[in-house]
Amino acid sequence: MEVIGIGESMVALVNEPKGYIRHADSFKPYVAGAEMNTLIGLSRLGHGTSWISALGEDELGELILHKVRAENVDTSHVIHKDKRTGVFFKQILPDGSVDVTYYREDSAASNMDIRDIDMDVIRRAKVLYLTGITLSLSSSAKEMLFEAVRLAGDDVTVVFDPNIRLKMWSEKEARETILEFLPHVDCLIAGRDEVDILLGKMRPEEALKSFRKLGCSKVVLKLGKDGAVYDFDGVRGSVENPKQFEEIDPVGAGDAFAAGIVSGLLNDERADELVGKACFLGGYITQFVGDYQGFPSGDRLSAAMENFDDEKV
Ligand code: KDG
Repeated sequence: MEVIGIGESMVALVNEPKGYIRHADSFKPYVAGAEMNTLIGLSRLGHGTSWISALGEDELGELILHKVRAENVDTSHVIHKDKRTGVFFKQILPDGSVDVTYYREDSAASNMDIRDIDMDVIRRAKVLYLTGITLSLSSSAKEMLFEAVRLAGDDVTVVFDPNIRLKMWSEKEARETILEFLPHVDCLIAGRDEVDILLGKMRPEEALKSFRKLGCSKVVLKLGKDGAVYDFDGVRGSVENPKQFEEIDPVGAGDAFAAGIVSGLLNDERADELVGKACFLGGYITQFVGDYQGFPSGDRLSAAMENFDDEKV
């Protein structure tokens, strides 16, 4: 398999009509999970992907499994535990602000541990895609992830998005854990707020240098509306965002960005090309409700990038 991702997915309940949940008439179930979203994006772009996770022995677990399988992501390493599948509620207000309420404590995936991953499967992959969410789930999940990167071997490129969720842990816990994790990371994708949490407020160029010193040979910093800057093995540059997309649901943009980076690494694309593709995908996906629903196929992405001015999106 080209890419392995490890992480929790949950059922996301989104209220209808949009607005405050207290006025909801109904809730629509979606499937969401940062690593899974990226794997689905990669699978739609034509890459071979496999997801390692744990689900409950319940209907919500089945719902997730059905959706992920339908996206051509290999689920043969997903296990079941005698625990519940995680759930969260997602409220999107008309100004675009999103609020999530998690019901994931002690979930099946939070109970994952070292025994739940097959290191041979990971060693055979080209890319191991991880996020900080898994580090924040529980001490056993954190230990499992450290073990995975320690044993992955030099031939596996570890790509990591800190994805710091402050509803999951404090800034201090996130900083301490992630800084200890970074020496095992080959390619780091971080947002501006994450730089502030991990390194303190500093200019993007200084942050690139600091992350390189911590051991990440490739670093991409997402600067929101200002695009992204990167340092890939000493090759530095910046990429502007494509023209504004009409944003409907911003959640999942970071996972789409990550899919662009991983896809570019697998295709041996130049740094400016792959970061450009990541910026485009990150914007493109926000036009759709749901974290991964709007991911394009490779052909559709190429066409959309070429004809963007004419695209009626
Ligand atoms: O990146 C999108 C994720 O935030 C969403 O899918 C849910 O994985 C999730 C989380 O833990 O918040």
